[in-house]
Amino acid sequence: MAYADDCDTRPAPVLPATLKILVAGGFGAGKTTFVGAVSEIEPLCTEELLSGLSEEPDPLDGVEAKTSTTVALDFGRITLDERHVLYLFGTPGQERFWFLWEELCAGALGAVVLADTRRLADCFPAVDFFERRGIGFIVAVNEFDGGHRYTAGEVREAVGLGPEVPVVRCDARLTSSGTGALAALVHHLLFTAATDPAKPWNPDRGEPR
Ligand SMILES: Nc1nc2c(ncn2[C@@H]2O[C@H](COP(=O)(O)OP(=O)(O)OP(=O)(O)O)[C@@H](O)[C@H]2O)c(=O)[nH]1
Ligand SMILES: [Mg+2]
Repeated sequence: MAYADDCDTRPAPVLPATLKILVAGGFGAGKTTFVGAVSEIEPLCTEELLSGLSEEPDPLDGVEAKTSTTVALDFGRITLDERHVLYLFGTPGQERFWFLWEELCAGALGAVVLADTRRLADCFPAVDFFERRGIGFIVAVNEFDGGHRYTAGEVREAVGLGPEVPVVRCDARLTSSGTGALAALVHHLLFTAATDPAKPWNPDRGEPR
């Protein structure tokens, strides 16, 4: 007797390849806002009121208006085409939740590190994190109202970025701006893959891409 599946001659559906990108940065840099602005689905957010946390929050200097914070992750999705879906993971910014970054970065293609112009140095732990793990990233400068307007060179110097790391401007509230930052990241990752002989998928090594 044939199983029902044996009679089904339709080709198996091709599941889309999933690509994972992280959105990281310091406390209050705009990560949740960024994921929400670019995601095609209602983003999954894990926000808690700062007043409800059992421990003292990270210093609020420069982000006094902040009332809630991400305690685990933000999750969003962008369908690129029939075969490719981008999953976005926003990291928590408060130092007490940094231990989650390790888990969140598993399998990530790359990262957008948001830099807050009011607290530029706060993006350094995220920059350091991705550098140490060899995960490609760009720095997207989220220009808050009233924040200083830095040149890309000033940001590069202040954060100690290598010349290969792209620095772009963005407004995390705007879909077009966030999408532009993601495009800059993908461009950077493709360029690195094509030029870095250490990358396993470098075409010069003749391995499958
Ligand atoms: N003016 C301005 N406000 C912004 C911008 N990006 C984010 N905000 C606001 O800044 C606040 C903090 O943004 P969040 O997206 O919660 O920041 P976050 O990095 O996720 O914060 P944590 O998860 O607590 O680290 C929110 O009230 C946003 O509306 C921006 O580009 N300009
Ligand atoms: Mg957040």
